[in-house]
Amino acid sequence: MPNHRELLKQSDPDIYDAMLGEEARQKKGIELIPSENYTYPEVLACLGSVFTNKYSEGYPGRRYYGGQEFTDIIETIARDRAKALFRAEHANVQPLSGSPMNQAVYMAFLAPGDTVLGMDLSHGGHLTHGAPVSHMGKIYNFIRYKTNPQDEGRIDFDALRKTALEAKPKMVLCGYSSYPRDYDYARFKEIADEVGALTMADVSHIGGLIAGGAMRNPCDAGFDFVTTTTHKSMRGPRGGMILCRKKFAKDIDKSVFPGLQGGPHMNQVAGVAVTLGKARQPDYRHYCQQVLTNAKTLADALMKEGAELITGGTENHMMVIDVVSSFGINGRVAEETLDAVSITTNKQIIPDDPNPPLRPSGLRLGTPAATTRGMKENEMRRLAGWIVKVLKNQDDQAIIDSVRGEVEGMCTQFPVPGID
Ligand code: DSN
Repeated sequence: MPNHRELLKQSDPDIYDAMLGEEARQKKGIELIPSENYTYPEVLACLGSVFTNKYSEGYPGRRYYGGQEFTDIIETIARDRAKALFRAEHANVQPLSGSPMNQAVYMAFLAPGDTVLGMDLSHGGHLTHGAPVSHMGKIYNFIRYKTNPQDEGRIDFDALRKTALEAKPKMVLCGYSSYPRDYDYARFKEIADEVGALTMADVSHIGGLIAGGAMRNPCDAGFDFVTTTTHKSMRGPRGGMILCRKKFAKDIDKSVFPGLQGGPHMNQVAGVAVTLGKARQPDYRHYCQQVLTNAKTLADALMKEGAELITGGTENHMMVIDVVSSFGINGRVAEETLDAVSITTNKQIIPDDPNPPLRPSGLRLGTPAATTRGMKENEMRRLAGWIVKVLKNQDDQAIIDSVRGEVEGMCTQFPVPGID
């Protein structure tokens, strides 16, 4: 078996050195970006396998190229595992990532100009949920709903229902990238049914937590379409999946290929199959529970130390600190300050943020990656203490240096899967 890394080292040292640098960065610090994770070594093996050589347009049993006996095996396994885990009637595992996954659903069932009800970007929605800067926002008529600050940042369902009755959307969309609450799918479905709209849940952030039985499942609530990326809480390769009811299966498959994409990335499909196999194991269910416990512990400890969270807590894997009200700094300064102590986070707009996206008022944190490394409640409390200490003292180099030493010291005890 050739040593792939040794070959790379000899033939392209610039790329090899950058790879070593990234490995060292991932090891020495901690990843608290809620959409990131450390994938399984088995997934890394799939991604670096000869499945990347293969064109497989079409679906198992009906492809446009020969030589598909092994690609058919992996794609069939991935689809079957996805259906079983999510109790879905149909699964398409070919979307290259989150954005084409959502586009494929829209393009299958919406005409340009059709109305969709989706969450406002600053309240936790996603770019592909109709942000004006995205192509989706230009093609379809997205109408936005919001959260209610008087109700600890929960979705304002009374306002949502009123908007739905007025706008008569073709589709009601739920699913978010910065909403630290569980989702009330039954309430969405009730409102969508009242106005005759299709239902779609983009559960990219929490797809893994649903698969692991730790959060509610929109398939159980009878949603028409459920989309999820595979690399966040699910801990797999970068990719996307569409789950739907059987009556929509043909249109979804046609929309992904040949509608939107060409050949699927079969090395990625192999990794998705492996990831879904792992998600069936009891270990993964414990992991998902620990992600939630860690998030609650981190959120409670941050608040105890004086940080203001935009929803006053969390019901999932993430939280957003209002760093302007808590520490008098913007999200970019907070992110850079934490980078300097090897804690990786991301700046985040908060509901109706008066500040621009590159200098927003918030900072978003989450626990899937830290939990993968085996960190538990004690480490969450230590992280909260360090985060608040450096955000209160971002100009004090001695404090920055000492906290960086403590963070990196703790991280050495928690290896990153797949890195020696
Ligand atoms: N970029 C992802 C996130 O961080 O939430 C969503 O696409």
